[in-house]
Amino acid sequence: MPDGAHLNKTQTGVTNLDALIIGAGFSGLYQLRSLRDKLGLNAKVVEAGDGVGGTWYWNRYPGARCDSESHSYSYYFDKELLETWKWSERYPGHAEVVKYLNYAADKLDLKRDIDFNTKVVSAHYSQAQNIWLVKTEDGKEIECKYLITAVGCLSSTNVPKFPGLDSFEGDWYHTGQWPHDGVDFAGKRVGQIGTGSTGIQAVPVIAETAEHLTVFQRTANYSVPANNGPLSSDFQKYVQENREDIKKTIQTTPNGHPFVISERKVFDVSDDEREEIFEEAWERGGLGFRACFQDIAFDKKANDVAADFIKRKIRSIVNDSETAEKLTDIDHPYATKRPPIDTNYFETFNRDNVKLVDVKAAPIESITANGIKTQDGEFELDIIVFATGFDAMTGPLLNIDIQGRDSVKLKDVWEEGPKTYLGLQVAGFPNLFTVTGPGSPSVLCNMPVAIEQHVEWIRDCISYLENNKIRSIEATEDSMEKWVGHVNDAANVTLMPYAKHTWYYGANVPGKPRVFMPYAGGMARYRAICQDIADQSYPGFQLGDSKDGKAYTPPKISVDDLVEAAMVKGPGV
Ligand code: N01
Repeated sequence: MPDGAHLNKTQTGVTNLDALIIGAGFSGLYQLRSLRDKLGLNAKVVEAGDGVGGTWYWNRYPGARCDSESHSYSYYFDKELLETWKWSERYPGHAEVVKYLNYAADKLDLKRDIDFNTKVVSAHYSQAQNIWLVKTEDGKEIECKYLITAVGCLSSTNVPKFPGLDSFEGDWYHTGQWPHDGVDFAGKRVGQIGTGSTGIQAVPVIAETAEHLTVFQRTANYSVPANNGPLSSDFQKYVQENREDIKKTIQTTPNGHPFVISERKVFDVSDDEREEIFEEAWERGGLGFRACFQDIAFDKKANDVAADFIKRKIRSIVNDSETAEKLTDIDHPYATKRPPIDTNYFETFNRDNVKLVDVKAAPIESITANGIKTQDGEFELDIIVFATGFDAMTGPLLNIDIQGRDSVKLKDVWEEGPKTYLGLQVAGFPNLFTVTGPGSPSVLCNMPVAIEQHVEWIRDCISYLENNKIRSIEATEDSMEKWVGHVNDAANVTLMPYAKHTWYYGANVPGKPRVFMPYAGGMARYRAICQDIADQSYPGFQLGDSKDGKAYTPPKISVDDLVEAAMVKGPGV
């Protein structure tokens, strides 16, 4: 197919669409399905990569694997898709997720409306025409009424600006932009910077083939065994027979996972019982460890007990006491950074070819021609792996020059941190929808669950606009300010503020405003709020064109009332 052949061009060379979706990951694919096939709109997707997958297209680093259990990491909107796909492992590896998304895209006949290798560089709103003019790196121009960003939360890679990187004579890679034909570590001295969820997955796999691996750790991290493995036929049968129950669970729990958070509190049980409960949760493995007591995320004393259990486990695994000390010198409560799960992470430090270096005690000074220089000396390396995370949530959006009403730039509106209403819209940017944007549960939730809810809300909202011949929808300043306040309040009732140095606060990128970005009020509560807003004809939004005097103002309702009405849906995070 020649470049650009998917897009319907006018004689001026500009493509006209009802809706343009940026990104062909989980969200973009379903958004295309819902707007093109359910609403009958002329909708297309543009995607920077040459295939579907989004995050999973780029993150092919050794050990890349989903932390959500496979039976919950699926589209639930299509019965046939659900019934015809079988996951092979408890946690799917990146290759299987990419295969799944290709399967879904083919089955739903989506690829004919996706332009691959097409990177959006700008999107400007024209008030006079009520359209978005989108330009791509290769010079295409697309006009659309609705613009939907499905760019992912963790797609803008963060390579720290260490002096001297250009001088490094070996090879270096960021895990989020991993070469598709892999990297051969055999016989190489490898250095890995970063011990977040990604780094913890990569270390054991790199160590298997590298001649030597040096892990540069700035912040020690908790991790719980994933206990991954092939799915038994009994489990596959259980999933096939209980789809509706599983769907109900993932759509009603605060974090979209297929387990229920216990109502039991840490100090409700005796020391022996608690130890047994933790032990069982450790053996079962996975993110469910966090769910074995209700108050781990909210009560520091309860959290300390869980943290102590994990630290004892780490010490029991790691043979060298000095290494164990560095690995357990953790400066934040458990799960206030995104809790990783692993396969043999701590065990890997017992290998002869693996060394842990504490770069909090002796920071990295520079990258040299031969390796990494810390305050303690130089480490000679052939390959450096940056598992250093992302300019999360805002980065993928601010990488595009987005300008709304009166040429106001998104980067100026977000100068002091992201502001949205529900994570879905920004005041001053009519008809722009941000799937899993900042201010929505997104990264605190099992992503496909958060994505399906956003995609369907956007679909229904656009349907409402089209059916009622309303030109545009836009969050009001007032509702946006109130929602930002509520997002802060929701984080502040959890223990998250104990870890202000996390990417949830934007703290991993120097100069980024420190604002808690995702919504910690819980997916179920959030879903109820969004549903109420749609049911009540979109309070908090301006519908119509506020500057042509024909504005339609929806009923007034305060964000506080909406939140209060949804509070019954249980605790957050
Ligand atoms: O990134 P991170 P990640 N000098 O930002 C270190 C999702 N995910 O890619 O903690 C030295 O968490 C940094 O140190 P510190 C998941 O949501 C999902 O690991 O800032 N070190 C940290 O150790 C996750 O949360 C899956 O002190 C530096 C590491 O690099 C998110 O992606 C799998 C440094 C970065 O950790 C991001 O995880 C994997 C510097 N200058 C990831 N800068 C699934 O399974 C950074 N670091 C779905």
